[in-house]
Amino acid sequence: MVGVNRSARGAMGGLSTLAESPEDKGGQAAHATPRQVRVSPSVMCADLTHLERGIRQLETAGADMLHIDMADGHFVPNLLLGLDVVRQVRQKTSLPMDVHLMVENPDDYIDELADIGVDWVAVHAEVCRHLDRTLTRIREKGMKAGVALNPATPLADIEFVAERLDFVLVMTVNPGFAGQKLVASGIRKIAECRDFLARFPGEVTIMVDGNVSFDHIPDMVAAGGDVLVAGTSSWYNRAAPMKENVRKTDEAIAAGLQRRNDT
Ligand code: S6P
Ligand code: MG
Repeated sequence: MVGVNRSARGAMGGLSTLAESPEDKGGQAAHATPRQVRVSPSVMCADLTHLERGIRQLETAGADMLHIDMADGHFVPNLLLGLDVVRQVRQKTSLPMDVHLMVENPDDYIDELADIGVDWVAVHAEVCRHLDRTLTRIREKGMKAGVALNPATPLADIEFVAERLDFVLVMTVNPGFAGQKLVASGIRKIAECRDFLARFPGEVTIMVDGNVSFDHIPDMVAAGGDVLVAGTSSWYNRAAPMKENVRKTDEAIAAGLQRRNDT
């Protein structure tokens, strides 16, 4: 695991449902066999009034990592999980955590996220005036560096930082809210991102975020998705218990991998 710093500091107020002692951290129930395509459930879709219970549920269900959305109400018209929540979640699980910074000033949060022990950080290309510097900083702090791309943002925006990248977060909805519909170009963008990244040396992971549904997962995986953010369209689908949703997600991933391997 990259950059895990377990010396997380005490919470500055915040969630009473999450106690602070590190020994309360849950044991992670590993997925029976490691997934070739990892699943990162979106914590904003959990019941935030019972967050510790929600984290345990995700561990038991076999989450490979946890996706944490931070939003400042400016870059996207929504306010989402803040640093105190990230810190307290860190104190409660040993799962890798990826933070998706939907904020105007991502540089303001990098050092703090590293101190907390976050593993992966994605910043939006649309707000980074000095993207190369920002990605370098994330890596210097021991975390995996990612660039998130809005649906309308061209892949060319990451051409000259490709060597600095650990992952690309391809947004397949316009960021800010769960429960939206896939944008028309979503699958094509993943496939073009895979081809684009193949031009550069090194491995860059493609993470897919937005309407990752049972129906879309095979296409997303066949197109090149390596990590899927699971929200209301899959693991948190209200129509069935999480266990059943996880089973359907894994079946859909297998179908996508089959197609990927056939081509
Ligand atoms: C909001 C955020 C996402 C959502 C996720 C929800 O845009 O970045 O991570 O939490 O997309 O999934 P779903 O299946 O409800 O779209
Ligand atoms: Mg996200």
